[in-house]
Amino acid sequence: MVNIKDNNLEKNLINFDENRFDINKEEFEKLISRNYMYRGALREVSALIENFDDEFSSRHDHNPIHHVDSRIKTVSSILNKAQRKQIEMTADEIKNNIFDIAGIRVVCNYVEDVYSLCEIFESQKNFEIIKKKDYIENPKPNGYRSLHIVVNLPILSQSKIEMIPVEVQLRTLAMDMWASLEHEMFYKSSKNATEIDRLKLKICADDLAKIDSYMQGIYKSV
Ligand code: 0O2
Repeated sequence: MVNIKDNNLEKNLINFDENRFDINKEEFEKLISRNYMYRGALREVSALIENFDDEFSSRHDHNPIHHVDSRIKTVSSILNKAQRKQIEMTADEIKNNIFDIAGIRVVCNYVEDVYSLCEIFESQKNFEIIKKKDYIENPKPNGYRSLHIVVNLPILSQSKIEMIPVEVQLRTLAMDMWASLEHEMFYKSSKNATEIDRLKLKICADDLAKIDSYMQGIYKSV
């Protein structure tokens, strides 16, 4: 169920042009050497999600999770984000300020499943939630909806335990459909949306939110 994209920091070094970024070799290597910790953190969070799905479906009559995707951000994308946010180009500052180097997207069937899963995360004692953004309760102006949390997990490195953040995006199938298409069309593209395009996308997002709510209602009534 959990698709971990075969994407890791070392592999991303192929074709990577170090000179494009203002980071020294030592810090760059330190950043790359954390790769296995990010992968370890992704595995731990994925296991928790699978257990929750199993446990929930044994208590209720449906699986709350439709599918899960996870990925490690590419080196270029990490360094671009660090530059954009004016983060000091050291491995530690990058780890302490960029929380989505390891990211998991959990696509749920219903909005209530999103919040149940979030509660499970909040009740865990073995890691802490260091950030929460509820774009379902407060959608972005373009219509983007999702619940984002960042969990900070202790991961064992050679000699010590390091806290590694993982961003978990929780959303419904409908929210995922909108975000995937919008991401491809505009979010990370150089194309500019016209005012009309923006309005149409916002209408689609709001209509999908209504559909989510109707579907949840139908599910409950049966
Ligand atoms: P990618 O390519 O998906 O990895 P901040 O709180 O500002 O420090 P951040 O992480 O910039 O941190 O902001 P936020 O709002 O938590 O958004 C993080 C991720 O949410 C983005 O990652 C996207 O995956 C997704 N996202 C946020 N806004 C939108 C949107 O308007 N449209 C779509 N399609 N996705 C969105 P990245 O790294 O920006 O991109």
